[in-house]
Amino acid sequence: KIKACIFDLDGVIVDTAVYHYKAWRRLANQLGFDFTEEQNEELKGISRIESLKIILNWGRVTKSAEEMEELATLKNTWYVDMITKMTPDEILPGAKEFLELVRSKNYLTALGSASKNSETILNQIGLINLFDALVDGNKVTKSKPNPEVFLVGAKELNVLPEECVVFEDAIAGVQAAKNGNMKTVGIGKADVLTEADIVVGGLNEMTIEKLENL
Ligand code: B16
Ligand code: MG
Repeated sequence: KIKACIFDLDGVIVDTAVYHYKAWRRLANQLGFDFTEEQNEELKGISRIESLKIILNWGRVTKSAEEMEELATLKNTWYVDMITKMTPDEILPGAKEFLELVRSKNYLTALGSASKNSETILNQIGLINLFDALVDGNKVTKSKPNPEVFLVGAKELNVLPEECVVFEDAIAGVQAAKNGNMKTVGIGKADVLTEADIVVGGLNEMTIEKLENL
């Protein structure tokens, strides 16, 4: 029996991918190359430092570990400048309503995000109080598809992995949930998120019935 819902942040609750793209692109341009929005898709759900490694590889640029730390920090300052201007208008359709609905039916809720900026974002969009537990890149070290972020979420909620449903937009995130023995609802396209138990276009298409039938 499902007892808890664990939500990814970027791509499920809010679209921060556009801000990540702007900031990473500014960094790439400064280093003398560019990359496309299509390439940016591959960075979804991937941690900050892993994303940087992928981007540097696209530009055939090599940097030391120390230089990479500096570049990642620089990107993050630009990113934080943008997300601190976010407003509740940016909540994806149905996200707030679905969070309120599951809570009213006594399901527990947690955030399971790779981002180290998740609290800033949830405060900006005014949803922080709708989560019983917050697990993000500050609490875990292993990047999705490793299930750590979701397993810590289950633990904080005091439920078993098999009692959790994970809502994810990234392939690596769906795999992480599966690797953790959790049910998954893919947010996006069924031909992309093939390993998810069900796929919906957004939380606005999600119902309690679909949740209970998983
Ligand atoms: P930060 P999610 C992920 O969020 C993003 O999809 C990914 O593009 C980003 O690199 C990662 O967070 C780390 O974010 O730089 O803020 O720590 O989808 O796991 O909520
Ligand atoms: Mg995501």
